Amino acid sequence: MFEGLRNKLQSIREKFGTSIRDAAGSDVREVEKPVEAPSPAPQPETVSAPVLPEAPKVAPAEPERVVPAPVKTVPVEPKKPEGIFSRVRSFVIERELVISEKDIEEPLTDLEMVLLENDVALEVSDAILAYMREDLVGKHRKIGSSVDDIVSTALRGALLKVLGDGFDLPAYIDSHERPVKILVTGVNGTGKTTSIAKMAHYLMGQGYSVVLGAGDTFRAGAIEQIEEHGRRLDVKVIHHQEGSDPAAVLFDTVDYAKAHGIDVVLADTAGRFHNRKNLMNQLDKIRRVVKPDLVVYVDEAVAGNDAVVRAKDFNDLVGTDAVMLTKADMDPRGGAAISIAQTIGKPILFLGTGQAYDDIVPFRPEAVVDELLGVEK
Ligand SMILES: Nc1nc2c(ncn2[C@@H]2O[C@H](COP(=O)(O)OP(=O)(O)O)[C@@H](O)[C@H]2O)c(=O)[nH]1
Ligand SMILES: [Mg+2]
Repeated sequence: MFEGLRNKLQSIREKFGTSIRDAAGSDVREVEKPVEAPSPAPQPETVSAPVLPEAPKVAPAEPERVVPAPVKTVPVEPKKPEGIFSRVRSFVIERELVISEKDIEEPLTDLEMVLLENDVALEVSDAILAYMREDLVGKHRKIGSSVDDIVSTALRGALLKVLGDGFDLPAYIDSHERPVKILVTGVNGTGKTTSIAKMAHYLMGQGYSVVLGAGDTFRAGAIEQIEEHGRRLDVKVIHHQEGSDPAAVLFDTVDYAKAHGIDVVLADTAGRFHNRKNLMNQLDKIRRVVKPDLVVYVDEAVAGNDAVVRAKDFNDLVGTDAVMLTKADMDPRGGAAISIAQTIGKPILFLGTGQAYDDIVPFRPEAVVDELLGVEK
């Protein structure tokens, strides 16, 4: 998932690192960090950088340029227990540093290009850049700070801010009257029905009972498709016949849930194009009749910016409470996943990550950022 963007972000981080090292001039020291330290081996970078007695206090008026430090030849690198554990190079600041806007102008521009090329919406890319600036520029960096950490902390923070909080569905269900009614909407073929089946599977795994409403009465074969999911998952599906009124089917579904003490109603709908007036009217009617607790807009991550634009239109026209982004497994760019929450101001609920029932991941911003930054779990 998002491997194209992840690789690009890796090289952008290196560019930021190079720029910050250039800004620090000779006040940066390369160290090798052991990746895995099996024994209590001495770690070179914790040989606490002796406070330079000769370091002049930098005048606060002009903090960002530091007088080149007298080269300090601390005999570092007392290593290496040959081949026992691998080491990564890292750069550590040896004198207090303040990064200026100019120092990171270039990598910021490169970051903007990468974000836009990977379908991140312009306003979201702008926000990420603003957060990066805010975090990086003008702050005093302590002696011993790692350049990598400075960069990845800034990028992580910026991404987390635009990704929002996610949405904890079990907590939502627990705090609402049952049945909780979830209406699933969106464009045809994006994965609504599959996502309903996955959500049912996920929710049953969490101990909730579920009923499905076959509200797509429009597309040929739609009722059979959801019934088949119901059979496989051993979940009740309420349906009428093709061409019938979806509001009536979903009304019956809610009725069934009430009569049987079911926790969650998952209501399917037909995915006709969002700007068609009759779809809007139909959704309005469904809303009036069913009074859904949550309207979940489904779209596919692979649609990139189109998905963001559609989600926004949909939210403006009929309202949305949360988003499920499908086909994240086929999306190397990640632009929609990064942009949607900030653009429409609604959280992402789940990512769909394949065609199997298990391929559903509650959207946890931290985990998505780990994925984007290539953090091993
Ligand atoms: N790779 C992948 N395929 C998916 C995912 N979600 C749905 N699909 C596929 O997308 C196609 C359309 O799904 P469907 O649920 O019928 O879409 P609907 O028309 O919106 O109800 C099917 O072939 C699904 O298997 C996903 O997360 N990843
Ligand atoms: Mg469908």
